[in-house]
Amino acid sequence: MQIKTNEDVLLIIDVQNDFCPGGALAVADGDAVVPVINRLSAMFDHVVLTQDWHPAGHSSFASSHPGKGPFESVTMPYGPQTLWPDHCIQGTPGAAFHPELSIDKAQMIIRKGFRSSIDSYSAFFENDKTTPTGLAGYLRERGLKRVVLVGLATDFCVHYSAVDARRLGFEAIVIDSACRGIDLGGSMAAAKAEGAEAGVIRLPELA
Ligand code: VGL
Ligand code: ZN
Repeated sequence: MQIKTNEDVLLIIDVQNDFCPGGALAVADGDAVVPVINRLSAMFDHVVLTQDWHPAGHSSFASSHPGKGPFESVTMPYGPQTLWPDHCIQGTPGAAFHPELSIDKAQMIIRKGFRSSIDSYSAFFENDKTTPTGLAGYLRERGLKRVVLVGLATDFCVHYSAVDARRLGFEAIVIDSACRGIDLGGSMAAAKAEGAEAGVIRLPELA
């Protein structure tokens, strides 16, 4: 794929300490994406970061649901919600970006999941699939048409962001070597199938 610097944006999803080895919701090999993403960042003119950013006691935490454990599911007013260990709590070291991630170039940081009563996997919409984060408007106003997605986790925040990008009329390309997944109950395979159905392109690397 040839990068079009005036139309492409690199969207770096949730490369935060809590999703890396040693973190509260560690993704296997999560930190391996950092050098790959740093190389990619240098090739783009437009770079946007997302940061999972939960208040303490967030409704996506299993600890907020007595009798429930991490990776179980509950039904919220907006639909099913997987429960997670407490993670990415606002202002804590776990919510900080990985220390080796190059972030200086990023033009915008989208924080998500900051409302107690609703989670937000996607960089575009909260989990009710209707409350926008504002990212689509930002990209459109800047004339950006193609979203190249990298980061954590492949089968959650990267996946939901890619499918929403397509739903909003952007091209969406996921770079597999710059992502790692959680793989909960077949979620990696499901993300692949649903992504393909939505027109998300997956490339092993950005050659
Ligand atoms: C994520 C689960 C909970 C992600 C965020 O970044 O994929 N997954 N919060
Ligand atoms: Zn989260």
